[in-house]
Amino acid sequence: MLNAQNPPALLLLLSFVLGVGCRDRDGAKEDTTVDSAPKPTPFGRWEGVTAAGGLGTSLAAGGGTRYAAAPWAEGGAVWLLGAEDQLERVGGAVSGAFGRGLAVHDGVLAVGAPLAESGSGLLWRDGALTPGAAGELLGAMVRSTALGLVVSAQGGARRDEERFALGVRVTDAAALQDRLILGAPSAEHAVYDAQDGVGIARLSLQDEAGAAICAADLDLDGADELAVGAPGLGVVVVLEAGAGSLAEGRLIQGSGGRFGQSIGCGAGLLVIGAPLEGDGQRGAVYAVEAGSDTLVSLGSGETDGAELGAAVLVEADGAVLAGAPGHAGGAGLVVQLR
Ligand SMILES: [Ca+2]
Repeated sequence: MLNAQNPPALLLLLSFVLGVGCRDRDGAKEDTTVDSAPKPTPFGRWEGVTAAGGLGTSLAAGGGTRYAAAPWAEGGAVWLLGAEDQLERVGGAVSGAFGRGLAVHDGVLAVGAPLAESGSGLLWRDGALTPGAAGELLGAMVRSTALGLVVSAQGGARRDEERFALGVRVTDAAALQDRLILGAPSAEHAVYDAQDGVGIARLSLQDEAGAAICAADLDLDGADELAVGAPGLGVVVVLEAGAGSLAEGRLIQGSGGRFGQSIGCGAGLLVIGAPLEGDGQRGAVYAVEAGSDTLVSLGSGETDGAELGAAVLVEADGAVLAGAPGHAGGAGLVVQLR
């Protein structure tokens, strides 16, 4: 799927088509209201400069520096988001969807290139390369967590030299208390505990829960919950630590369009992307404040096919960035929405 001309759009569209008609949400509690106030003007805006590169496919920030990747053309590229909407390219000679996975961990930029070396993939950290094994597709997802830097690999994930072989595709990672949780949207369970392999039961076979996950104290009781995006159903489920099934969680309902494809936690916010929302698939981004049940719109894509919300990021100061990799025919766009 990563070899297609516009992989994110194709994957999203395919998943969307497969997910249509499945609205089985029995068991989970729905208690979210929607605030449809006018959308604010973006606080920052960075346009992609590479045709079909897909700027905004992935985002990362740390130490006051922000990065966005355009992995889909010319081997991929990672850009530092500068002042006055300027882009500054980082990294040396690269290939293989460089930037599909992106994180800042311990102040160091980490970049995955899953299609490098004929599908072995690689991880680039501050210029140092870690190659994947044959066919490993190392680096499609790269995530900084409180329990270490986690990188997806075929059938599981790596944390430094440690390998978690779950036999499933891993698309996200989060630290929930002292447990490392891996998201697995196409597996039997939605998420897995990396250490013991125990999974959390889905809402339905087509929910694609686990496409994106993050952990934060979203009800202000002092303990972190796990937020799980289920774009096949267009919902995000917020679960207490130790829950065995998504049906035990609190349901945040979007209005379709792959709501929950991307999520981000931080600064007392849960931010949710819905990259195919709207007739023209412009996409949209929403936020829920910790302690609140109100879903607030932060913005929508500027043009048809923009796919705003394909990636979202919350910074420590509460700034929210979102990627629209389909903007301008696939050159892509990153906007700061808050
Ligand atoms: Ca809590």
